[in-house]
Amino acid sequence: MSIIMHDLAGADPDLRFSPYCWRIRFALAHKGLPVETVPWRFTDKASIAFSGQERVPVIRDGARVVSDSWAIAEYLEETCPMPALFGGTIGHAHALFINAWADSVLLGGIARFIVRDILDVIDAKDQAYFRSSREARFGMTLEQVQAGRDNRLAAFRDSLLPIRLVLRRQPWLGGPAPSYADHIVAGTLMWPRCSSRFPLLAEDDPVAEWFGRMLDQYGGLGHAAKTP
Ligand SMILES: N[C@@H](CCC(=O)N[C@@H](CS)C(=O)NCC(=O)O)C(=O)O
Repeated sequence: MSIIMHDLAGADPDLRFSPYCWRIRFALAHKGLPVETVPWRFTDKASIAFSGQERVPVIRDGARVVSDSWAIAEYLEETCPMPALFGGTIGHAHALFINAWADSVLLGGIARFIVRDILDVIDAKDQAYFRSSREARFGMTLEQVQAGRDNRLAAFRDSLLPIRLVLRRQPWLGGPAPSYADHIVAGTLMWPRCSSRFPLLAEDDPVAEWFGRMLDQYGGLGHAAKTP
């Protein structure tokens, strides 16, 4: 029986752009586990009330319900150890750092380039909630958050240097093969790819080259994802 995953969707139910849900889509594909995704909108809080919280991803695996992408990755590793996502205790600890970096620095950095664009792809019923919750978070309008993005692009691209330094020495963040570290960063980059047309990565950036290889993985899962 397939795992069921509640997955953030846009007005177009096929447009899936959640960075956290993408981490899990990649992780499930890595394990070879089939998944059935259920499109979810920001204001569909009632439909995931069974999980005891209000955010996606949420997975249902038979009787088991797990929310939060990190907790889901741990659950998948525990219930289906091979092929590994973490590669043992130390790999697990290092992936936790990548997760924290992606959630704070990377996501926070990307948000300033695409948060207004997201408004154009989400369902009409989500728009007022998305605008008011994000404007409260940033303390300014979505338009102000995104303003001047072309002038800030070089600094954002520079901030990806740590990934570039690792990729100079090995093909994947996980070393010789992708691991959950790759899923975290690639999942996070699926967010701008699937919600905005803004060219966040330079085409000749080794990070873009690695991301392209990640899109090819798992039968081209990332490449197949709808973009705006
Ligand atoms: N720490 C959670 C964060 C999940 C999260 O914030 N998901 C977003 C979608 S990308 C969400 O459900 N947002 C609902 C809202 O903003 O009300 C995880 O890693 O899964």
